[in-house]
Amino acid sequence: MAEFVGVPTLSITKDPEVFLGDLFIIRVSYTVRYSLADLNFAGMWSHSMALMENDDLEDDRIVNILPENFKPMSQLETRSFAFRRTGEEMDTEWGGEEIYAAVHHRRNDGFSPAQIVWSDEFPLAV
Ligand SMILES: [Ca+2]
Ligand SMILES: [Ca+2]
Repeated sequence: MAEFVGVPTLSITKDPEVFLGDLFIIRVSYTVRYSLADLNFAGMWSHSMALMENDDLEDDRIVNILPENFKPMSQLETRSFAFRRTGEEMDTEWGGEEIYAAVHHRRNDGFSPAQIVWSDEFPLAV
């Protein structure tokens, strides 16, 4: 049974080559430990993620990153997402934002539920 190792890391940096407005580079990495049975599974695995903003009532969803398929080749594997969002897209409220990532990881066998793990919050001043 695959299991997450630790919590995902989330980094948000400004793209240094953009001078008009803010463009942020968002990187999320997470590590999974796979059993030998997992590695012997003939099918594919998939992962996806959502970038969220913490609010008191209901958290804002900044973006869903669509699922991608892959096949783990070793027992400990780290995978990453990287994408860009504008400052406007990241700015969901007055003052700074509390951004976090929710990573979904799944064995595509038709019955295993997605496993979900959350990063720590990343305070972003936009
Ligand atoms: Ca908030
Ligand atoms: Ca804001």
